[in-house]
Amino acid sequence: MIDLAKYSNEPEFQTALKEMFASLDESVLNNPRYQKILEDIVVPDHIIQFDVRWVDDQGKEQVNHGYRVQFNNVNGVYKGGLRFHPSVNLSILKFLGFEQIFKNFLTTLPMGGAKGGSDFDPKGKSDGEVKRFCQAFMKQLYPYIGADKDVPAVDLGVGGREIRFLYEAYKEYSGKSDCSLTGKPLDLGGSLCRTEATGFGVTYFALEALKQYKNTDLKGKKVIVSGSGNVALYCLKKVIECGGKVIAMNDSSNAIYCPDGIVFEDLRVLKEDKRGRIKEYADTHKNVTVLPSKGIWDIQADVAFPCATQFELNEEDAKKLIQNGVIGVFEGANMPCTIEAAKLFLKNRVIYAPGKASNAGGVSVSGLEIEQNGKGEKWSFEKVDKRLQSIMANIFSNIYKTAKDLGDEYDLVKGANNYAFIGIAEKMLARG
Ligand code: NDP
Ligand code: 2IT
Repeated sequence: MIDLAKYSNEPEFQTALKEMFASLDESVLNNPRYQKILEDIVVPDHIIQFDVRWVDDQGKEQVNHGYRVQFNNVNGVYKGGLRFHPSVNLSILKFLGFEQIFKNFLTTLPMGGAKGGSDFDPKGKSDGEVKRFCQAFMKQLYPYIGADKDVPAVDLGVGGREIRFLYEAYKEYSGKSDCSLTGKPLDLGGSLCRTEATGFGVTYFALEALKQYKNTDLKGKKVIVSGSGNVALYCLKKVIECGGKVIAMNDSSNAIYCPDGIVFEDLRVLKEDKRGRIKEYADTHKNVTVLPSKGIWDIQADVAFPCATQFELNEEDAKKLIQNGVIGVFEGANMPCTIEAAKLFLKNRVIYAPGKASNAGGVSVSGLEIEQNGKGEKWSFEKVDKRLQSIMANIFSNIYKTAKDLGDEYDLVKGANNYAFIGIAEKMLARG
C-alpha cells in the first residue's frame, strides 16, 4: 500500500490519493495482480516545468511558473486541461492529473490523463497581456505536445480566448496544425457543443441519477449552481431548459440570491462578453440579494451543482444543505466537496456524484473534437450533444452498477473509483 504521509507537502494531491485508495474495495486492494499497479499509478510519467517570461502593458518583464504533468497514457494520448490561476502549483496539477486518468477512462474514449497550467492570473489583464503570456507559455510547451502525444485543453482560467492565442502560437513555433489542443474556437477547428459540454454533461448526469434513485427530474426544482464561469454558466442554461430554477450562483467575491431565478442570457453577457463580477447582476435585476461568496450554501435548495473549484464545499456547508432538504449534489468542478462533506451526503442518502464521473462531459467532447479533426469532419451541434448525452448516461450506468455490486447503490465514489481503477489497472497489466 502507498504511504500517504509521504505526500503531506502536496495536500491537494494527497487528498486525491486518499479519496481513491480509501474507496477501493478489499478485493481490489488485496488482489496480488494489482500490488505493483497500486504503487506505480501514483507516479506521473513526466513533469515538465518551465518559466514563462512575458512583457506587461507597461513594458515590464514578468515571470510565471509553467507546468505540464503527463500522468499516465495507458488509455491513450495524454489529455487534460490547462489551468491559469494564481493558486496553481504542482500539488494541484498532480491532483487534477491523477483524477483525469480515471475520468478519461470513464468516457470510453481513448485518452490518458494529464494536466498543466500556470500561476498566471488572467483576471484584470488586457487581451494583449494574455496574448503575450500565452505565446511565451507555448514557446516552452510546444515540443512536448501534439495530436499523437499530449493534447491540452480548457480548464479554470483558460477558455476560448486563451486557446486561440495558444493554438496560434503552437502553429507558429511547431510549423504544424494538428489537433494539439481542444476547446478550440470553431474557426480554428473546434467542435460545436464543446463550450456547453461540461455544464450540459453534469446536468445530463443529474437527470439519470435523479430518475434512478428518486424517480424525479429537475422540473420545478430549486437549484444552486456555484461558480459563474464556463461550467456553471452552461449548467445554468441546461437546468433552466429542464424546467429547474437556479436561485443562487457565486464567484470568489460574492454570491447572488435570486428567488425568481437567474436569467441565463443576462448572466452570460455579464460574464462572457463583459468579463464582469457576479454582484453586478444585481444592478440590472430586481429582487436580487448580494451575499458573501460562501453564503451560497446557506440557501434552501433541492439540488446543488458545485461548479467553481476544489474544496469549495466543506462538512459545515454539507450540513446546511442537508438540513435544508437537498436531494442531490452533482460536481461540475473537480473535487469541490471535501471528503468529509461527501461522506455526510452518503450517510444522509443524498445523491452525491463525484466530479471525475459527473463532469466528464467536457473532456468527452474534447475527445469528439479530436475524432472530428482526425476525420476532417464537422458534426452538427445536435450530433455532438446526442453523443454527449449517451456518454453521460453510460458513465452513470457503469458506476451505479458497480456501486450496487459493491454493496451500496448510493456510493458513487466507490462505484466510479473501483470501476475506473480496475479498467486502468487491467490496461497497465496488458501493456506490461
Ligand atoms: P472558469 O475560470 O470559467 O470559472 C471558474 C469560476 O469559479 C469563476 O466564476 C470563479 O470566480 C469561480 N471561483 C474560483 N475560485 C473560487 C472560490 N474559491 N470560491 C468561489 N468561486 C470561485 O472555470 P471553469 O468553469 O472552466 O472550471 C470550473 C471548475 O470545473 C474547475 O474545477 C475545473 O477544473 C472544472 N472543470 C472544467 C471543465 C471545462 O471544460 N472547463 C471540465 C471539467 C471540469 P472568480 O472569477 O471570482 O475567480
Ligand atoms: O477537468 C477536465 O476534465 C477539463 N478541464 C477538460 C479537459 C479536456 O481535455 O477537455
